[in-house]
Amino acid sequence: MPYAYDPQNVFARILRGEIPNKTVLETEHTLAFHDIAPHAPVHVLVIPKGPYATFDHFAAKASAEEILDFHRACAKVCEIVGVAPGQGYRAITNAGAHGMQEVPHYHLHILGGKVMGPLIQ
Ligand code: IU
Repeated sequence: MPYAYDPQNVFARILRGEIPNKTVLETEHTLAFHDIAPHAPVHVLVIPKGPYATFDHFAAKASAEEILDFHRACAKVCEIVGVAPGQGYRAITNAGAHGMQEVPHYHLHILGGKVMGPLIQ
């Protein structure tokens, strides 16, 4: 069962233009912008424009066109910020309470610019 989508979440407000963002890439179905509190020299968030709360919600409910657009945008972002081809990066998503998701709009974190360290500590 997908999480309920809250249209007042901060990323929905960014998508509506109510809050500014530092855009890296915008496509028909996807927006990528710099994280406001970066955890690495490169920290970009990639979000679908549709109302999907989590990765599983997006993967189950989005159209094939949206899913393709999102992933192609992720690859383009990696190229734009210089992590692929390059030294590499980490792409992660948090979902729900156990994932410690803060913003309930699906987003992929693209982190790079340094060795990231072990994922599970
Ligand atoms: P999380 O996966 O939901 O925990 O990540 C939320 C991210 O959104 C986190 O890295 C924040 O720094 C980031 N963020 C942002 O970029 N702009 C905002 O206005 C807010 C959070 I609120």
